[in-house]
Amino acid sequence: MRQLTRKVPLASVAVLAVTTLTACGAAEDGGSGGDGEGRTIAFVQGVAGDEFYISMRCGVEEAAEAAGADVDVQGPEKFDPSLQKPIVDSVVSSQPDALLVAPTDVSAMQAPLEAAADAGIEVVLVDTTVEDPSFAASAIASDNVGGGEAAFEAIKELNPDGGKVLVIGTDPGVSTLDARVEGFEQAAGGDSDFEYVGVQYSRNEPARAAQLVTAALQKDPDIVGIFAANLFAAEGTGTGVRQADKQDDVTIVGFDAGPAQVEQLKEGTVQALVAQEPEAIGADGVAQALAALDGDAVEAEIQTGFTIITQENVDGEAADDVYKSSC
Ligand code: T6T
Repeated sequence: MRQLTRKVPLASVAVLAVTTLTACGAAEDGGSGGDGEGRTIAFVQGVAGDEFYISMRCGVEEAAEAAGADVDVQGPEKFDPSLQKPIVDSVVSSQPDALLVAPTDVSAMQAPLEAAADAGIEVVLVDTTVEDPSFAASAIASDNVGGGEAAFEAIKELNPDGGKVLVIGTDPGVSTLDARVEGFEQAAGGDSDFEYVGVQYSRNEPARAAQLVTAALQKDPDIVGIFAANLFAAEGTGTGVRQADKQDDVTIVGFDAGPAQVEQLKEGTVQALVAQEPEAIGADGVAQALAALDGDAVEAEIQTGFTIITQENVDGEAADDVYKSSC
């Protein structure tokens, strides 16, 4: 059985993350950067029904309402550029003043978003980005590389003797996931006690993530830790580890903190969650869009922080970091 005491040192990772990384965040008050009266803002999510983007929507709507701007929110049924592109195209033809968007692929969404900027729409990238974001007024995202590094540190604290570690991602070409994997890989690769067995792609489907995990545990039964790099990967990883009856042997650290991930944390399937600040990202996005529309100074890049949630702080100081299912 995993010992409770093995979890305690994670508090130090949490404190580190909160104190050093949230300092990078901006617009913590959720305020807007300009007078939005009569402005129209479109927000295109990476995928509908994902509590990360639902929480971002809450931040967007609250900031827009405070500024007097109108918001239209849409998202594809899957995190898939072939489904997101038609939504962006139709938003562009409706000519909003600004477009907040989380592109689902670094290359496939490049041209559609450039077309939006060419049509005179102020584009603000929220969460994810594209290969060349120079057309955008601003790009706002978590410290994803740092989050990947922190995930490795959390696994290491619970497995001080080292061992094999695996990453479950979604798809290559998603900027945020690629950055998290990079951060984890760098940290794991620099520690001779650990053997990084690679990243596997779940296509953002929990069932596929579960299958990948059970297969990986059959091949490498001595895996000690899995970094599940987003909300759906974490959900599936928890299921896969339970199906393999390995929940007492494998540490899971998941990115994101939706209600289902928090349940897995509380029941002990998952040991730590890296919670982003989606509402702040959304509020910052509105502030930057309105500033651009007013001709005020904008910040080309804003990096928001994250908090490590464990069983120790989930009902205390980290309770407000759990994502929302509705606004
Ligand atoms: O992790 C978030 C987001 O940051 C990422 O770009 C895609 O996945 C999520 O929406 C979680 O499902």
